[in-house]
Amino acid sequence: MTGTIYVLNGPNLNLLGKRQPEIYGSETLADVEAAAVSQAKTHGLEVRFLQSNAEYQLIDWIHEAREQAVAIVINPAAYTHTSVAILDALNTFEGPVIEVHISNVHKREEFRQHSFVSLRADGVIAGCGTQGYLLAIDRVARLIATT
Ligand code: CA2
Repeated sequence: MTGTIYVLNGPNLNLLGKRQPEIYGSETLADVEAAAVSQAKTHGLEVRFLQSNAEYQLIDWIHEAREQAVAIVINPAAYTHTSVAILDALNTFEGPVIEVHISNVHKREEFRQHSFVSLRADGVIAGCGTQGYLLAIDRVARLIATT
């Protein structure tokens, strides 16, 4: 298998491992990136791992992924619950999209129960900690191999 998975991270995830470890764990985003790169490598795939606090930047990366990526793994963070613009961008992408949440959003506040991104996602992983990113990469590899 060959190809690049875009792994996109939304606002505040740059603080992973530095604040609220009781919710999001103690691994940093750099730790997650290293694990994602190594997991993708086991499938012969590459990862472009990106984080932004800006909605437009995430949308621009999704547009870039249309030309460059075989799949998107996305933790849109708070934009999950607010962004029709990110949903619209993902709807222009033709490959698999897997939505990841580190925490179990379904055990949390009511406003986290709705996801615009889930209207496009082929799979959703929540509450598995940062392992969710690795599970998403395994799922992408399976989907690519069977299509
Ligand atoms: O559980 C997730 O991965 C979330 O996407 C994280 C978002 C939250 O708004 C979603 O409802 C669920 C928040 C990301 C904030 O990340 C931080 C990480 C460490 C410390 C502070 C914030």
